[in-house]
Amino acid sequence: SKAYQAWLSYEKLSDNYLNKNEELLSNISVYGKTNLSASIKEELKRALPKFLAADFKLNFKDRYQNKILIAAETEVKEIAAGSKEISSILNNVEFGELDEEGYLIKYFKEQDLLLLTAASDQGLLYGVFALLREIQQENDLLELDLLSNPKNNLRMLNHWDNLDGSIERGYAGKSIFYKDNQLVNDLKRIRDYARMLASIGINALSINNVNVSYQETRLIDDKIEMVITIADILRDYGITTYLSANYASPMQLSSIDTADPLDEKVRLWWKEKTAEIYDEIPDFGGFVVKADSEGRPGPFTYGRSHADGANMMAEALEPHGGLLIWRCFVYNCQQDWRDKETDRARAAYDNFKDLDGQFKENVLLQIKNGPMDFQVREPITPLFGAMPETNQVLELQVTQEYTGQQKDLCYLIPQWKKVTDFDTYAEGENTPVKRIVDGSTYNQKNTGFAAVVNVGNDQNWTGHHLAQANLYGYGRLAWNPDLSAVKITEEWIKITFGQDQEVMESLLRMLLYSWSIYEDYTSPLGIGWMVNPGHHYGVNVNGYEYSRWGTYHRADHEGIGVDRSVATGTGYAGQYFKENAEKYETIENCPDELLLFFHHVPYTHELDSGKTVIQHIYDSHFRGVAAVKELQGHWEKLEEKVDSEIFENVNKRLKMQLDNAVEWRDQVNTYFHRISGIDDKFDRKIY
Ligand code: BDP
Repeated sequence: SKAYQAWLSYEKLSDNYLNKNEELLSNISVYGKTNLSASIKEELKRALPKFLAADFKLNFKDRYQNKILIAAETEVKEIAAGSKEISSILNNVEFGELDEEGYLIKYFKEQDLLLLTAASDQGLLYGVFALLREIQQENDLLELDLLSNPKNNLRMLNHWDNLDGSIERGYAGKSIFYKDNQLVNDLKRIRDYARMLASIGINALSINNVNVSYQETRLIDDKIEMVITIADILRDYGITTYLSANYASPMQLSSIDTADPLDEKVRLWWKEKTAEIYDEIPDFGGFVVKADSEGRPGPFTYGRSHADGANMMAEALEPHGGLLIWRCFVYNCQQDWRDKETDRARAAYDNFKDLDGQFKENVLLQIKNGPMDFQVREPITPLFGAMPETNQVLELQVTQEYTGQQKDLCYLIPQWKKVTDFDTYAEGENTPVKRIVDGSTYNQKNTGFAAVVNVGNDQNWTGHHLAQANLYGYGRLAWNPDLSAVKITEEWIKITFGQDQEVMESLLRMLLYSWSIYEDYTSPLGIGWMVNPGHHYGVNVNGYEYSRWGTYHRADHEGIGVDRSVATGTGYAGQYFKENAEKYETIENCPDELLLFFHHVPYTHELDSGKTVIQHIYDSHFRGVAAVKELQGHWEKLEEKVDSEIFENVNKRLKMQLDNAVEWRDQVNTYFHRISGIDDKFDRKIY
């Protein structure tokens, strides 16, 4: 179905476009003999007949004589030796500017030749998907002159799949990898997933939950066959397989009774175990580790540091070229809510900053975008840029855990752009997060992007069809964080829904405003949480207020917010470089959108917008619900224009979203109306 094909459904092109390009598109030579080349050919064979006409058969010529030439640099040069035509263009092909995974697509008018080339077959694969994307958007092929290198070396997704088939925070069905502690039968689906990922440039996948229980721990042991099978599929699409590893694996899988990172037995165990894995999977990527976090085992148990723990595992991976990705989501989840001094937001920085310089070259610290946990609005984690001698990876969440769980529409690219563009001031002005994690600021190569994903076996992969856009956009941003949100969004709409202008306009509005709409009807001004504990969907103002997780709003009858200033609060604001620290330190300088994250203020405090905090709460919640109705209006107009299965899927979810928004509005407004005793200026019904 179209829902399943996602953005690779390759619809028939318009007559106009076909007339112009049919000849070009019917004459393609593809060089290369690797598995990646086979994937390239397969994809072209899939796409071209759909673009052109059902009975079109693509015949590849293995000798160059065609209008489109797809070949890696070395092959292009070989062809040039026997072809005047090709040798005449060589001087105008910027081979020198291509990185290992980059590609070049360029049309040469005189020769009437479209060249797609790259330094490697992997680059060629990305180039082919880029070319198909150009065609799907009906862009002018004769104008093509596109050289693209990925900005980030690591472009990863983290699955939180369990072997029993469940997915932690899964809102799109069951695992596409596992069922009943075995591999699923439908391996084709894994292949189709790999195609989707390659089409957006993803090159690394960790395939099991970071909370590794016994079954998943066995993936590096007697269940390795499963990993081998998956890795074989992913490899054909240039994707490297990683595993989440249980820090205490030696205790689970052997008779060793410790996981002390400085214990020789433990070190040896990891070396041997890792060597075994590489015997089976020579291009295995490495491990992702969640240690000393939310009940997971880790080096703290033995009085050792995270550097000790990470280095011990990194040392085992090192001879094989593997990477050790260590998560910085480490905080005290047993804290006393009465204690106003402890602050969960401080945790990543406090736990890791001083370890700078102690990690091995193949250790990467994976850092969540915000200091708490993927809330609708959070400041950016101050650890970015604060460890110049340590490889840093940005962790985002494609899974909409706190942003509507793929029932509500919440398109996250605008949020992520704010994260990647955030100026850390680490090396003075203009040191944005994206230039830290692409390795350019501190000249590092083991850096990049990771995101948690919950793609599942729902027909459309993501539950809400429009949530596909988050996955798509993540990949595009990881490839090039300089792409604008609008550009990415337009691209996704066109290649998913075609050229219709009305579809474009409605969807652009829906997607681009959805994050602020979601924010409007949920928790205000950066305070976060207020969700139902455990599953995290829907409103519960005090759900996390008197519990051990460190997630508070501290509302009383006078005011709300957490004082994180240095002067009078937890000191979190002081973890930033000076410019940002000063901005967040005072109520006057702190931007409204984060005011309650950084400060405790009275309900009568006047915001930059001129409204009081309480009036802002009322207004934004009424506005949020109204905006969801507008979303419905936009979507209803498209009924005749989009695939009916997709239409129904989104339609149903917009209804759920409206119910959810109404509930949020009513509970939040009522709660703050009662507790503050202040009436709505406009006298609306608050309950
Ligand atoms: C939180 C999730 C929890 C994860 C944790 C993590 O609620 O399920 O285990 O993050 O990132 O957001 O490890």
